[in-house]
Amino acid sequence: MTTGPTVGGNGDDDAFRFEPYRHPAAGWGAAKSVSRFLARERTFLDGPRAVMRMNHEGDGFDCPGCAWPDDLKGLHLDICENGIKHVTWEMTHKRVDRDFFAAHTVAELSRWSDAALEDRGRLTEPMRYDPGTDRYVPITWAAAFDLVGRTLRELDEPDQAAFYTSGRLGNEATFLYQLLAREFGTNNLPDCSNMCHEASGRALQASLGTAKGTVDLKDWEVTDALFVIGVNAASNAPRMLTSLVEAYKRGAQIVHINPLVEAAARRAIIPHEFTAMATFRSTPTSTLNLQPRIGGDMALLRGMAKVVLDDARTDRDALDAEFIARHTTGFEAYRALCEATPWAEIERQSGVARADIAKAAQVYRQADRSIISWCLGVTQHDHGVDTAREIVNLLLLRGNIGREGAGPSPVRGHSNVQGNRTCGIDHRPASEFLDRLADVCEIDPPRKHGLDTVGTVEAMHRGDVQVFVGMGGNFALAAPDTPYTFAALRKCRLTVHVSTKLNRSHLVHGRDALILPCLGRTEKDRQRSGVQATSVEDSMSMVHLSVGMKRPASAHLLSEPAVIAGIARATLPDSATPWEWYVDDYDRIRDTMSHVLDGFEDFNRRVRLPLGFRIRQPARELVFDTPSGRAEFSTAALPDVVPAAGQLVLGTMRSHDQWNTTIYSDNDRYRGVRNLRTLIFMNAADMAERGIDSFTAVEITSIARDGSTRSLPGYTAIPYDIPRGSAAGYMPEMNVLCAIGDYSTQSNQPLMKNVRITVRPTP
Ligand SMILES: Nc1nc2c(c(=O)[nH]1)N[C@H]1C(S)=C(S)[C@@H](COP(=O)(O)OP(=O)(O)OC[C@H]3O[C@@H](n4cnc5c(=O)[nH]c(N)nc54)[C@H](O)[C@@H]3O)O[C@H]1N2
Ligand SMILES: Nc1nc2c(c(=O)[nH]1)N[C@H]1C(S)=C(S)[C@@H](COP(=O)(O)OP(=O)(O)OC[C@H]3O[C@@H](n4cnc5c(=O)[nH]c(N)nc54)[C@H](O)[C@@H]3O)O[C@H]1N2
Ligand SMILES: [Mo]
Repeated sequence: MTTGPTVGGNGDDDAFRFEPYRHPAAGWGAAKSVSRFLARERTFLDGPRAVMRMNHEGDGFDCPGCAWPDDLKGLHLDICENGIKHVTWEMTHKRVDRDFFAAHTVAELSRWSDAALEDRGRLTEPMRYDPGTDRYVPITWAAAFDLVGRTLRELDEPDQAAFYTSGRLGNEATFLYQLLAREFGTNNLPDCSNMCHEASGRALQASLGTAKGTVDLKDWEVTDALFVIGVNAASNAPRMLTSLVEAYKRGAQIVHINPLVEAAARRAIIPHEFTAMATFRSTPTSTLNLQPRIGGDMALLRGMAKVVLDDARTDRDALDAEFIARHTTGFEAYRALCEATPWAEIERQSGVARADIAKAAQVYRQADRSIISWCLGVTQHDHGVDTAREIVNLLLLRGNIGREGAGPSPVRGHSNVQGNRTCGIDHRPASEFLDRLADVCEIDPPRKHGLDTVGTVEAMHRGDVQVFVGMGGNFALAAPDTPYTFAALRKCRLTVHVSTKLNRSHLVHGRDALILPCLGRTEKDRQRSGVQATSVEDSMSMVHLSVGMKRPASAHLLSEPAVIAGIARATLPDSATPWEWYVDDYDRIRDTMSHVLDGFEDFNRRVRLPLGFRIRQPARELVFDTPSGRAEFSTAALPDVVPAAGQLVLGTMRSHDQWNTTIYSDNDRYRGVRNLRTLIFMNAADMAERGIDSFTAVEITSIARDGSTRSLPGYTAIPYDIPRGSAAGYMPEMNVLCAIGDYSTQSNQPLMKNVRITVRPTP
């Protein structure tokens, strides 16, 4: 590995290079990257054809990428580089078949890189681990279901099983999956949301009585000021660039709050704007960038509120007094708290000067309507719930909720992660939901709360959970504390993964293990009554149908609902639930869902409307389902986020060329990196202080709350525009540094953006 930057043109395409990216986001760079990717996956013809059907009103399939909503106008193809990569990744012509498994032992595959594993293509038939030969060998679906059913029935109690969901799963499969878990007798339903937006859900529920954002794309189109906090939009929600460009063009203010100045905070060219592409005409996507220290957002937001409250002494328009009086509670206590918080503390904790905070505050103050959006930069902290509530506090001050162009707008991750929660994946289900489920489905669901992601890892480690079922995802790598999580999975009696591609979780398995291959979202799902559609919910509560049109990657694949029904029948032989009947026609699942789920009345008809439907949301209509019946201000103390002397705070994040644990390449185009992932972005002064030269090898050591340490050797230090005391690098590799016990006491979310570390030159 080269450790110095080789600046362009030496002909060696694999060498590490670092050159600041100076081009607009999206545009030609994205187009070039897409064509290289299509060539690699050999989907030059199918890829573009599929993309034409993606996010298409009526008969297309939903982009399996992020949860950003489709363009409501439905007029132009709203596509993005990463969505295309994502679809192409699923449609690859490469296959992992029985010959492949016969040729490689698990021990050998375990030495492959994660990228190499997934790059082998789509899984083709069910496989069972054979300890005698250390290989996966073919098994029939019937025998596989029987093995799962038998093992589950042999458990002493249902809580010895856990059913994980990755946010790709469609709503109908989701509903069947939670029904299976609850009919079996457990609420152990950990999901990827436990690692991403758990904090947002809890905060919004407490403040507004809804666990979701309240705005939609139409609001984005008319708002006066957009605040984008802790999101790398150009990579992780690229279609947001369209909204940012349009907002800028109509004169809206756009404030980015992020320790890094990401590509979306500079300029962009929108892919469907062909003239702009042809003439290289880009549009700015930011009017103000603030760079807080990692974890400093809450102090910054409180500073903004303090300015607004200060202004209110002399200017009646600074606050929406009528809104506050009529719709909120706790305002006086919040005002007192802001007044009592000294500027010195706000500046120190946020790492941003008072004058700069005041600039953002004035943008907010001057705007008639504001939207605040956020993602993992806010949530993956100890105080993630408090920070998301502080966002709501700020919005409430000027009545920025329940009217057009205003409100909170969390940017969700996986394409259906929000739908999963709506449709029952929740380890802490509400009793009203369970009551209705019991009524409609005639089951007796357990009332005891179940385990979330961290809880599941710990319980497996203790031996309390013995069967792990993963419905999609790559739990072994996504969860914190990699060696600990590996050990936990290896203690299981049985691990089951329903997957589309080979990944690390298949190799880190229980005593018995199954890989069950399923259809992807792009593929035609044919059941007894014909071709089926599934529904998904985007970040803005829009539910619409998705219909795959590709021939399945293998004739042996089953749909996710069919896999769940197969497991259910084998596990609950006497179940009165008509599992097979549901799978024959997904309309029947939707009918049942319409009786159980709030806002899903008349589901089958409404989901077939051209753009689907928006789930009714009381907070949008100023009806707050909170204990007080009002929107509730919160008054949390500012956390101390300043690292101890000698330490840094590390935020783990995604590169441009990856999808969570799926690594497309070792490049991170917008951050100027080629061919390296084992890197750490640091402030140059922090490097100098530690005697670290640019692009040289370092060892990173994390210090957990319990004092234990974990290390990653052989990393490369990259000088970067990041505040002092903060550092950044890539997940999932850096999960090695995240201690299992270091999760938020507010949300149970692992502190993936808040790892205390020391860095030193490799001796
Ligand atoms: N192409 C692609 N798209 C994706 C994904 C993917 O892996 N690839 N993943 C999907 C999923 S599941 C999710 S949840 C989302 C994740 O989307 P993001 O939240 O954008 O994910 P991260 O890459 O973790 O980046 C977080 C951002 O937070 C910033 N940050 C770090 N710490 C702080 C902080 O303390 N404060 C602030 N204000 N900012 C901070 C980082 O600089 C970075 O810009 O994206 C979804 N979309
Ligand atoms: N350190 C650190 N760790 C993190 C994060 C972080 O920011 N920092 N982010 C966290 C977040 S936000 C998330 S969401 C998790 C992600 O956690 P997961 O959702 O568990 O992981 P993914 O990488 O998205 O899962 C990829 C796998 O999903 C399978 N798959 C793909 N499509 C389908 C499908 O249609 N059906 C089925 N059944 N399987 C499919 C493939 O086999 C693929 O290998 O990671 C978390 N981990
Ligand atoms: Mo996520």
